[in-house]
Amino acid sequence: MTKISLIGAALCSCALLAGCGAGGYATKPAAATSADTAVKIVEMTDSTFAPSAVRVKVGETVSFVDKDEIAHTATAEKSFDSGTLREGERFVFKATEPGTIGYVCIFHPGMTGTIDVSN
Ligand SMILES: [Cu+2]
Repeated sequence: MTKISLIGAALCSCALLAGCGAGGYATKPAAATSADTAVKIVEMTDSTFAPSAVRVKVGETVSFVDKDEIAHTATAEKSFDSGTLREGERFVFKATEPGTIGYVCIFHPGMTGTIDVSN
């Protein structure tokens, strides 16, 4: 179990550092500017979202990464749904309009978070 965790973490780190991941928030390679590449990372760990509250501006993204050995989702009723994320998988949400978005893991109703989007 430990070994698998380490491999998962290593893969994830690789993806985060090198932008080589399959999840692909680095879909805009070199041309992207600081204006739209600010990425907030929310880790799903110990069945919580960490951090559970993030602030972004319109056009910025939030990257959800499952660091747990169990599956989670990040599901906001009207805005986005990651679907099932397993260990090491990620989902990227791009904020397109201002407002506060509450989201939950559909498997763990007590696992909640918010994204505050401003202009
Ligand atoms: Cu969960």
